[in-house]
Amino acid sequence: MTTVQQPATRSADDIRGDFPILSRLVHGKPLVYLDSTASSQKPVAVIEAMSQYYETTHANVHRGVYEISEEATAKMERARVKVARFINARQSKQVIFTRNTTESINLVAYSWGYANIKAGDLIVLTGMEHHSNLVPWQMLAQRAGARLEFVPVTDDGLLQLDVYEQLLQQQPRLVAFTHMSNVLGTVNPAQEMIAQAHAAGALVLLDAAQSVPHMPVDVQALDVDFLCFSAHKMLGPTGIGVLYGKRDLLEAMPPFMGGGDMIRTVGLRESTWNDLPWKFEAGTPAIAEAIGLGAAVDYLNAIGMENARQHEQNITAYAMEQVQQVPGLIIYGPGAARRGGVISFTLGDIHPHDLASILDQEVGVAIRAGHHCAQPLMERFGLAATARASFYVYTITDDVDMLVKGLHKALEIFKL
Ligand code: C6P
Repeated sequence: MTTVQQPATRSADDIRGDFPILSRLVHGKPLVYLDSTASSQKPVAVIEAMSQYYETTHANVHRGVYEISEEATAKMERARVKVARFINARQSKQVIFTRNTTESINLVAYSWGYANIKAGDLIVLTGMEHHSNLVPWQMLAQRAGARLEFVPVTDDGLLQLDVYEQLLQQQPRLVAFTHMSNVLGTVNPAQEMIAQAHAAGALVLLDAAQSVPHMPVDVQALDVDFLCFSAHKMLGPTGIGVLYGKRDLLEAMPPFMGGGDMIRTVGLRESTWNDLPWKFEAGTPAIAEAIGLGAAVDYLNAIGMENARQHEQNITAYAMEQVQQVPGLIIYGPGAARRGGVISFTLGDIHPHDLASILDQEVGVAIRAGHHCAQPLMERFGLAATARASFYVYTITDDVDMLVKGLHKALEIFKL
């Protein structure tokens, strides 16, 4: 088992040593990875936990009565317990493994939504949602004849909370919003918004794809009804995500998908369902990925989520200060204190895709360019696309400096 050094003593410089990919070259230059919001890189501890599982333990889970199947089952269920503790869930059965945030949201929209949302019901969303927290509700609303309303976004990239309060007076059944915007970096005041929604009689689904990887998230303190996130954005593998739900809600919800593992008894014409969490986990699960997620949680715990948040705030403040000095550069969203480690920007009239290509080829910097799966938000700011740099526990100021160097290079190339 790989052990992880204790947190406070570990600098980002030191942490980088655990990420093999960060020592590779791109176009003959050291890789500078500034796209962790899209997907984070993986430490050796996660890679080894998964390969060790395949080398020594792989078998299907919840079925075999032989040793390695029992070991595989125990490892996977241990990972579930780790995830539950990480978000402070009361019980591990409240942690359902899905494929990703997108599937977690769809699970709630189909299972809870189709059972509970009726014609004329209101669902409140915001103008800064990722398509994953928008399209499933559009599909539900169209089918059920329900209404969607949106909390607008201010010019500073914050939610217009006075409008939120007005919308709550219309007694929505559900409020679904992002904890942290993947475009603007805005960290929304989730605890207050959830309390207000509950007071108005609504349930709340929190899209935590960008918060769980980057800050302490406590589902009991938040009192949130449903919480969704993806392993691949928090140092874990692709192919596994999490839906947390309050137990009474999950117990009352019908299954999302039918098949093996999610049943208790099956007859030719009807079946009965397994207990939580397996009622929602039809078919062979992503076993190695669950174990990898467990290792990622161990790794993040060793760093400490408060430390991770602090480091990202420091790097973001530094980056905002530095990139702002590049002539013609516009940053979208709030100041460093109200955001996570994400900076979306434009540079003069250089197309963000051109900018991303130049950064890649000239200085080895990987950033994302495009609409970031948030087209309505782009429209709100009158943009087709932005360039976006994002940070994590392994980001250092040298990375930011290389970004700034690349931005100057782009100005040179475009003669701006
Ligand atoms: N955002 C980005 O580059 P999945 O793809 O299911 O793991 O995560 C979807 C998702 C949901 N909500 C938010 C706030 C997100 O940021 C994402 C993923 C990536 O911004 C990929 S589009």
